Amino acid sequence: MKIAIAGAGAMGCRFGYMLSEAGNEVTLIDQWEDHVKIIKKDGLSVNVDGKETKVGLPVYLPSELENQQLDIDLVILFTKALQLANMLQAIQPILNKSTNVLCLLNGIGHEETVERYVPRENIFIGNTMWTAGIEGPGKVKLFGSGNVELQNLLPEGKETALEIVHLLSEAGLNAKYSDHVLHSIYRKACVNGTLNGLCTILDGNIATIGNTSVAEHMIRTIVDEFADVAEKEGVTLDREAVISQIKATFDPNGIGKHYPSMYQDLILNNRLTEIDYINGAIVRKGKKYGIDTPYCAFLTELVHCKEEMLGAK
Ligand code: NAD
Ligand code: AOT
Repeated sequence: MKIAIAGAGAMGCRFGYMLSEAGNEVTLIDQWEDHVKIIKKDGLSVNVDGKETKVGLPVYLPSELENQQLDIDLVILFTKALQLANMLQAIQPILNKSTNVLCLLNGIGHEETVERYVPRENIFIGNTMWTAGIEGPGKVKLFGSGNVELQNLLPEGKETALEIVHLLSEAGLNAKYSDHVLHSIYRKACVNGTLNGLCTILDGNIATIGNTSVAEHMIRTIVDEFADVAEKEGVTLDREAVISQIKATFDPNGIGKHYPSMYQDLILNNRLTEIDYINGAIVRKGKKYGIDTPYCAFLTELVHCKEEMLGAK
């Protein structure tokens, strides 16, 4: 299948690399000029569980898409939430009536943005527990394992969704069809709503924060706020199961070594974060439904405070 990765940062490179290794024709699209230049010249350097490898992949800046005949079957969106609308605008030249678009960004409500640029019948939405990190231009570091859950936006898209699930699983990405993707999205949002903000503010990786004596209380309180809001949207979360899933990431020899993408954004790269699409979204929805969300509100403010202190852009 011809796949375009729209946003070839940490996660885009992980998915692009794995899908290409499985025999798909993968094209990367990214606006980071140094990154694109190095991949064009030397290929993408991938460190998988400590082993260095290199893969040659076609890569384009958005400005180069206008004259390409790429015939893309599937676009996988992997920008940060704040960048999603611009990316959807930038990839218009490679979309046609039958191009499917899969959105796996962290956070809640991205389908509303994607719908403004892509016909609803071509939209697939989900989330992923895979992780990745960029080490520098042209260089990505991968460890641990993960999964993907996804669903079609319209009922008639189910068959295509199952084909995408098969394609991702063939590439080792461990994908599953979700009958209730909003439930999957809320479950993953609880992982990010607890770990991303706390690791960013407290300056530690998942294991360091997760294994403190106060982590469990903070995590339970935040998960309760997410679950109370989710309930109003027809999603019943099994709170204990969600907390167990979060605790399973604390292993210092596994995913616990990961610094969440929010940490990578703000602390390592001085970039604005996705907090408004995660805890901030719960605060906004809480106000709408009359539910108090003090921990999400405080964490959102702390992250915005840190963004301002660091002059993040
Ligand atoms: P990233 O910042 O590493 O990558 C995003 C890439 O998109 C960047 O390289 C950027 O240059 C590019 N981009 C942005 N706007 C663009 C535009 N208009 N045109 C062209 N290129 C553009 O981000 P990431 O860490 O890969 O995260 C992507 C999404 O996946 C986020 O929603 C994140 O929360 C989620 N996620 C990340 C991880 C992780 O471990 N990094 C894990 C699970 C989910
Ligand atoms: C993560 N991390 O989603 C994924 O970094 O944004 C991120 C992210 C799966 C399990 C634990 C953390």
